[in-house]
Amino acid sequence: MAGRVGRAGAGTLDLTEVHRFPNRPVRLPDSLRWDVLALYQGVLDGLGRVARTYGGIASVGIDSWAVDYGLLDADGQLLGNPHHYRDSRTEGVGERVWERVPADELYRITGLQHLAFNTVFQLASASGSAQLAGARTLLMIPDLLTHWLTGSVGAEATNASTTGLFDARAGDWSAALMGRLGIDRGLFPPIRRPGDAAGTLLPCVAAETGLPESTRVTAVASHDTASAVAAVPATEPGFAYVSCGTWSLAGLELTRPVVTEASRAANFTNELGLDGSYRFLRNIMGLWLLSESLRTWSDRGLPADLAPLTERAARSRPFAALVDPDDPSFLAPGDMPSRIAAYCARTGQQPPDDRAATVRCILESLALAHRATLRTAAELSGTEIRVVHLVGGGSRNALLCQLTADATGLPVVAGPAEATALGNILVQARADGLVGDRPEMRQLVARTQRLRRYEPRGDGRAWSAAAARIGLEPGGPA
Ligand code: LRH
Repeated sequence: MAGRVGRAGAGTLDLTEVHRFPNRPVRLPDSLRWDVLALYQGVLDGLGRVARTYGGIASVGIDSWAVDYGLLDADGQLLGNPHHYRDSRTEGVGERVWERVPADELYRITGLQHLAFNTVFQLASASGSAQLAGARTLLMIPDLLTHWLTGSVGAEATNASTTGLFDARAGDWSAALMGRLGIDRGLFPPIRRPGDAAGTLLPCVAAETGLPESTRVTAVASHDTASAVAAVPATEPGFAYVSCGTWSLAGLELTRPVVTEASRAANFTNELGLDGSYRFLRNIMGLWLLSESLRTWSDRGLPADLAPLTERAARSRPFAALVDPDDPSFLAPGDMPSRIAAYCARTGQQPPDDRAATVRCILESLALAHRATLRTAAELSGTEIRVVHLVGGGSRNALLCQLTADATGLPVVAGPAEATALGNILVQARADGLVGDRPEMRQLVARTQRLRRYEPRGDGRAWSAAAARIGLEPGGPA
């Protein structure tokens, strides 16, 4: 995790990292949890550094990953550490929810792709627990951190839209859905929109950090993906994006949700974006496959430096082994190379024979998933895609960017890697009148950030055949 200071407005947009801190999940005997107090301490330490370096700051905004939450009791105390969405507690819980609200109806209301870890399923798995019984307020992770900074309570809309309890068209919590699922509506605070004021620093926070109490806290697009999409440096219509980090979120920005049987069957989501836009996308397992592989190798004392491995991967045999990155076996933390090998064995492929071949397998498989997802997004929404913007940490991986261009047959504009932080800062700057509307925000990113363009190479037939091999495209070779 990182704390950054940004400056935005009048042709300027820059970021300086002031603090970086680890976000280490903790495995308890019964579950996988987030150490949210350590995260909050990281926020306080970051703000302390801001005070010492800059004296003050106009506004603070917090974003994080989606779907996870903390519960507060009647005294406002946190009830235990938030569960990690990769915890296995939601396995098989879908059926219980769908008995009360059938899956197709749930989709019609929320527009949300089925992911076993969506908040609605996490709450269903917690049903009957003493913790949930004692809860009076549910706060998504950025809302919880914002609450500790300000004392205020609210639910930022882009993140609320990932819960499976939010009415995508109405732009508010679905009380009807909660009623049918036996979930207490009273747990959910009023919705805040990106740009809304969330308060000022509590006196204790000001004392702890050295920032003035008058420092404002602004609700940003608090779902990290929403902030990243807000900072996609597209200057023309007809763009798709891949927000690529732990996850690859690939899709389109739309003015209306696409909630059809076909979009449900393709498992597409309609999460809320900035200014009432919709992020029509699919979650792809992303660079998690790579980071867990590197972690496994390094734990075993094997060289796990990404740069030399990627260099060798670029020279490895193409399409030697492929996986569907969204195979559920890849979700949990643990030995990823073995799971990739097991997937290959299960599907009649020769498993990658070394680390570079494993990296090649992961990057090609992700490029294939980007291709399949963007094609389906275009088809389902009747959109023509002319360019793909690849933002987030993955934009630093030149091989992945080139493979994505080759697989999609489209130019890929890579960067900025810090799209989420830029989107966060831009929303705060806009709330202060320092930048204009969404297109102007994007222009500013395009003008000020270093971007790299990758043209597609080769012909698409090999990719088409490869996609068919792992079931990402119908039929065999074109
Ligand atoms: C990416 C992300 C994604 C969610 C997942 C839980 O960081 O927020 O958009 O689906 O984490």
